[in-house]
This record gives sequence, structure tokens and C-alpha cells, in this order.
Amino acid sequence: MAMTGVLRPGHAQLRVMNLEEAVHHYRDIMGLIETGRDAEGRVYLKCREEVDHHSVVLREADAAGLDFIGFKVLNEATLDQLEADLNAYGIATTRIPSGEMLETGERVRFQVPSGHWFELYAKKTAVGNGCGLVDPTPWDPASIRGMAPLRFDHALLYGPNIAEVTKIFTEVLGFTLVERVLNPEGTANLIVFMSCSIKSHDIAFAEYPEPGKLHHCSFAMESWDDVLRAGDIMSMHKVPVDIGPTRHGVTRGRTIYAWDPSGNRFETFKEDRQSYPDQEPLTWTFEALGEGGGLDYVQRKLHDTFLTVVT
Ligand code: M3P
Ligand code: FE
Repeated sequence: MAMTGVLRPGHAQLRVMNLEEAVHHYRDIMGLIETGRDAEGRVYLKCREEVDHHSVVLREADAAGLDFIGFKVLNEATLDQLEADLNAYGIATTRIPSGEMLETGERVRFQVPSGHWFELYAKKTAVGNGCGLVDPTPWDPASIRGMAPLRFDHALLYGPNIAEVTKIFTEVLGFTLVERVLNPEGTANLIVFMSCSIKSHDIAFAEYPEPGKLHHCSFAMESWDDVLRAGDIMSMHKVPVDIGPTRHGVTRGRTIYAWDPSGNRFETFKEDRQSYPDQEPLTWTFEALGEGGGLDYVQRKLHDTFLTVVT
């Protein structure tokens, strides 16, 4: 498959209420690698298999949540084109200058009707994954620490107007709708899972009255064993766990949901399902989200935190 437009979710900037506590969580317990701090005090981290300078940025604030997600696009021409396409669709954009975020080029920022802020960017310094570019090693022993996720994989966001947001992602940004969960009446989508690749999802949205909310940021693990091992580490450090270890019926991922010290949910996740853009989306009824194992295929129940606890 030719990937020519939006490549992947490249970074998430998270609000945390105590910066050093958050750094301890993401760097020392989860095992992300700290790659920088800027004049504003933001802390930059990357996962071990990521090549670019950072994928998680922590910003100290009074309340937890998500500032924005950035998607990397193929090149500058793609960035210009997608900016023009967004504007033509009626979405205002602003350019954030190169260097405002460490090691990152110009970013095109916009808000969607769910209240979430996104940005597109074409350049970020490649710092490598420690394996080398010639005769590479399969993994870098120095990069294995804590839960040791491979990469920032996707996020699930809660907010209003997700039908409009779905249109923007599919019609303007080139994403594919991979799976969806219907609302209880069966009249509209309650949750949509969209992909700009063959991943089961690169971004997901759930209909929710309050705008701009974060349900979780997900981190890809190398194996199901690594998901269970992440669970051991959560227990050792008394990280509060929400759901799992289990399998999602929706998108089939193997998962644990847990919370960082500020209450931002994160997921350690092993993807099981992939999908190509020519495939029909899969549909789940609202009843199947709970009893049908959509959320938790093992327990077949709709954990009440799933639809109510967000930051
Ligand atoms: C995920 C995932 C639902 C499943 C959610 C799935 C809404 O978070 O990463 O696959 O049932
Ligand atoms: Fe997820």
C-alpha cells in the first residue's frame, strides 16, 4: 500500500498536574526515553522503536488532559496540500513556527468540531532507535526499560459532533473508517475507529457531550507477553488499572487500560487486526459493546468507567 498523505500519529502533548511525578511514570515505569526539555519546561519522550525525536510531550498544568495530537505527513508538499484541503473544506488553520516544539518543523494546527486540536507536520529530527541503519540489530538492549512499548500507537478521544469529525478525517485527511459502534438507538455512530495506514486504528472518537476530552493514549507492545509483563509492572508500582489484561472485541486488540498519576488513561496494547482501505467497515451494535464483548471480549461486560471517565 502506498502511504503518501498522513503517515501516523507522531506526537501527543499531555497535560499533567505534577511534572516530575509524570516523568517518573512515563520514563521510569513505562520506560519511554527522555529526549529533551524546552524553555517552557515541557518534557519530551519517545518509545524505543520510534525513530523521530519524540512522541509524548508532557506539560505541567492545573488539569489533566490532551493539548493536541500531531500527525506526521509525508513531506512539505503534502503539508501544503492538506492545509489547502482543510481550508477549502472550511476549517481554519494556523502555522506554528518551526522550533516551537523541539526538533520539529512547521506545524499546521486546526480544531475539529469535537473540540480537539490537531496538527500536521512534515519534519522532525530522526534520532534513531539505537539499532543503526546499516546491518541493524533487531533491538537495542540499552532501550529496554520498564514496560518498554514500541511506539505511540493511537488515541481515543471523546467529544461532540463525531459524525462531522469522521467526515473531516475520511474526506479531507484520507483516513478509512475501519470499525464503528452504533449508539443505543442504532441511528448514528457512538464510536468510530479510523486508520491512515493498515493499523486497525490511528485515531478513534466517541460521541460525548463535553468537548476536547481524552479517553486514552495507546502504546504498542511487541507481544501479548509484553502486555502481561506491563501488567506486572503496573502492579509492582501500584499504577491504578482500569480494565484488563483482556482482549477488545472491537479491533481485536489485546489490552490493559490504566491511569497515569494525573488520571490520564493510557493503554498497553498488542494489535491483532489490520485492515486495508478497500475493506468494508465492521459494525458493532451498542448491546454488543458490552454483552457481545466489544469492549472486553473475555468478560463480556461494559465496564462503567469506559463511557464516563475521561480527562
Ligand atoms: C481500543 C483499542 C471498544 C474498544 C476499544 C478499543 C470501544 O481502545 O485500542 O482497540 O470497545
Ligand atoms: Fe485503544
